[in-house]
This record gives sequence, C-alpha cells and structure tokens, in this order.
Amino acid sequence: MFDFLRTGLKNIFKRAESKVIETGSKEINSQVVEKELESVSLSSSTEKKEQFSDSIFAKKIREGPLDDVLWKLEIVLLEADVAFSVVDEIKEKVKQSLLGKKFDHGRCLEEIVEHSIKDAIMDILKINKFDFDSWLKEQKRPTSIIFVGINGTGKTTAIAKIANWLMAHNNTVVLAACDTFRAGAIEQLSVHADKLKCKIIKHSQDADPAAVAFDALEYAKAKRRDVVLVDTAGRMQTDNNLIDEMKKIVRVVKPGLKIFVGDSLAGNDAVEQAKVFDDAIGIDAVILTKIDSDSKGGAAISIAHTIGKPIAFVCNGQEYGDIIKFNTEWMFNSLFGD
Ligand SMILES: Nc1nc2c(ncn2[C@@H]2O[C@H](COP(=O)(O)OP(=O)(O)O)[C@@H](O)[C@H]2O)c(=O)[nH]1
Ligand SMILES: [Mg+2]
Repeated sequence: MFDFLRTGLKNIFKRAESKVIETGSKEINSQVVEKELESVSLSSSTEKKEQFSDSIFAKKIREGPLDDVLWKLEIVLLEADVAFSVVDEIKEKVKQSLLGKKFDHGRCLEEIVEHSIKDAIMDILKINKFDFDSWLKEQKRPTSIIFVGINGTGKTTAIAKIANWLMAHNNTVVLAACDTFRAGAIEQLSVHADKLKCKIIKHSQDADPAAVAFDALEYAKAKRRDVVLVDTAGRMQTDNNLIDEMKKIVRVVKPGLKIFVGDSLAGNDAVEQAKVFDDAIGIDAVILTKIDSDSKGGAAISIAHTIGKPIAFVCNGQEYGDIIKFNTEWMFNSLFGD
C-alpha cells in the first residue's frame, strides 16, 4: 500500500542532504570570536549566547537549492495523484518552515527536511476527524446511511462490510436495494443479505429507488431496527436523471449520514467526483476503497482536505472484514512507518 509515494518521499529526504546548506553567514575570525566571547560572557543573557553560537556554528538553508527540493517534492506528489491545491499547500508549508532556517553542524539536513515534509502532510490530514461509532451512538433509531458514488467504486461491497460491522456491534440492519438501474444489482445485494443474515427490502428492477428507500425505512420503524443502509445506482456525475433520482431518495429518507464511496485507484478523479456529489446532496463523509491495490495514496491524502469532509473508512480487500476505521495516525504510519 502507498509504496510508490513512500519511496518517492524517501528519495527526496536523501537528496536533500548537502544540497541546501551553506556555512554560517559570519566569517570566523579569531579576533571577532574573542571580542564576541568577551561581550557574551559579560552578559548574563542566554538568548545572546545562543545568537552568538548560531552565528558561528549554524548552517543555513538557502532558497535556490531549497527550490530544487520543493520542485522534486511537487513532482513526486503529482505523480502520486495528490490534488494540485494540496500539492501547493504542502510545498508552501515546507518552504515556510525551512527557508532561512539555521541548524548546527551536528544535525543532519535529511532529518530536518523529512520532519518538515511530514509535518506538512500531517497538517493536511488533520481534517479527518470522524468517529463512526460515536456518530452512531448519538443517532435516534432507526437511522439511515446512503452510499453514493459512480459505478464500480465498491458501494455495494462497502455496504455489506458496514452491515457486518454494525451487526458485530449489536445493531440490527436493513438493506435497501435502491440500485434498481443496473441489471444484477438487486441480486448482488440479496446475496450479501443472505450471507449476513439481515433483512433486505427490494422491489423489481427499474422501480423507483426512492420508493424502495421509503419502504425500508418504514420497515425499520415498524420492526424497531437500528440502521437502514441504502445502496444506490452508480452514476456518472454528468447524468442528470440519476443525480435527480439520488436527490429524491435523500428528500424521502433524510439520511443521518451521506457517504461518498470513492475508488482510491482513481486518484484525482475520485476527488473531482466527490466534489460533484457533495455539490448535489452534501456529503458527510467518505469511504475510500481498494487501497489494498493503491500504490500512490493521492486520493487518501487529498480527498478530505479538498472537499472538507473526513474519510470515515478505507476498504482494503473483498472480504467483509477488509475495512479499517480511518484516522490520521493510521494514514501517517502507512506512509512513513517501517
Ligand atoms: N481489491 C478490492 N476490491 C474491492 C474493494 N471494494 C470493492 N471491490 C471490488 O470492486 C468491484 C465493484 O464493487 P461493487 O461493490 O459492486 O461496486 P459498486 O458498483 O460501487 O456497487 C467488485 O468486484 C468488488 O469485489 C476493495 O476494498 N479492494
Ligand atoms: Mg452496486
């Protein structure tokens, strides 16, 4: 996972050494040293002593070679499909933290650049504050969750995983088969319902998805079920009919949570799709799928920061258990851990 990006960033840390430094700006001349030593020892100010040692022993990070490091950082991030706006922000943060910075001879520049880049990426990831279990605890029952996204991103599979998760945490679940558009979609969700032993509400293909969602919610109210999971048809962001249909489902069931499901392999495209769905119905959180085959990590880094909505889960395989609650530390360790 994220191997491409991990390797690219490591190479930047290594290349930084010996490229961006110059010796302290003050010439080391024995007379100056003696004079300054004298005045410093007369003064009790530790600040003054530090300034003095800086001027003699520090090395400084210069702008020209730093630009070279920033340029390489930009290339690595863009190749990893990190969104443009996020790349710019990371570069700016790194530049601000490094430019003109002094460090003593004992410290290795590679480490300093590494810390600066890690800090900048951590800042970008911080938007991801969403805890599914805490959210669930606060909901009136039944609550509903709608899953939207384009075709094949993994919505139906993610629904089955979430159903499994909810049931393992003592919640009762109803599946709403609202993808009445794609042939085989109702059957696909029914197979999951059978395996998981949970209730599914379905109509025939081409039925009004909003009617299916309404029935599922009514069923959950009557039978005192906890959570309704609403599957929807994959739609291109340009397909207005399907977008309207999705808005209608949202009006009818007023979901407690609206989740955009994005395929991490789509990189920047996933970010663009998320924006369109967010504009149409207002997304609350994101699930990123297929990160088991994602070597780049661009979508995982940029999606939450770009649309301002957190990643709730990432999916890393096709089994029911292949779902991980997303948090910043997890992502950070996946990028930079051993
Ligand atoms: N490797 C991998 N495959 C996945 C993951 N999630 C879904 N898939 C596969 O992606 C394909 C499309 O998934 P599906 O749930 O039908 O997508 P939908 O059209 O959005 O409902 C299926 O073959 C899934 O098994 C994942 O996290 N990792
Ligand atoms: Mg589906």
